Amino acid sequence: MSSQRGMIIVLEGLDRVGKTTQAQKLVQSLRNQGKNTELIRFPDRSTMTGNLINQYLSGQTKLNDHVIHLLFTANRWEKFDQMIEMIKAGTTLVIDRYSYSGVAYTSAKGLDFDWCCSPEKGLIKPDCVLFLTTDINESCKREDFGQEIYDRKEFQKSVHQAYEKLIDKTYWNIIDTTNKTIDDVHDEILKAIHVRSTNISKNISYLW
Ligand code: DGP
Repeated sequence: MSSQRGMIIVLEGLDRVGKTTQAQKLVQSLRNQGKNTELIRFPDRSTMTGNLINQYLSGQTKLNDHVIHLLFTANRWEKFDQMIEMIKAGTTLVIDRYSYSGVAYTSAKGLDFDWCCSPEKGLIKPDCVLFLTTDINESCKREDFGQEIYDRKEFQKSVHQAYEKLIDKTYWNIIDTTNKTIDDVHDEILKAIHVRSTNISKNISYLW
């Protein structure tokens, strides 16, 4: 067991904003700094709930909005025990989407905000959320946009508004990626994490 717990870093943002690229680069940089680091992506499409989520997102299966919300949440709960073990062992977790996606995407459909938050209660609270933003007109033009059911410009605008309700500056950093290179954004992320890492509590906290 490591004497210091691992840091929990979440990347959030609209579709095609560059989260996955940045999450992968971040993992590499932290590993290069000698930190034991693992990348986790939600939804994890490899599990049973993930398989259903994948069918829903690709339009093969229709599901009630409450049901799909709970499936996304269950997909996160499935990883809970493993995440606790990794953090306690000193492994830093870089997480590509988390509960904030859950609340933002479902409440953007018009479901009650507090109802959306409630099944997330008790999940691990990250030390830092990096909220990547960009000009929606640009992200909607990017490769692969339009392939899944949430890839609609008007819906993405509603999701952005819902994210704004979740911003908590005590642990969120807003990273505007507009007109910035991948490396510029990466540097900004590293700086933000460096600042946050000086202020990590010994104990794990939980949502909400
Ligand atoms: P990604 O694999 O990161 O491209 O995510 C797939 C899509 O699923 C994307 O449009 C965002 C959406 N999404 C991710 N997490 C959740 C969630 O917990 N709830 C809902 N409703 N949508 C989510």
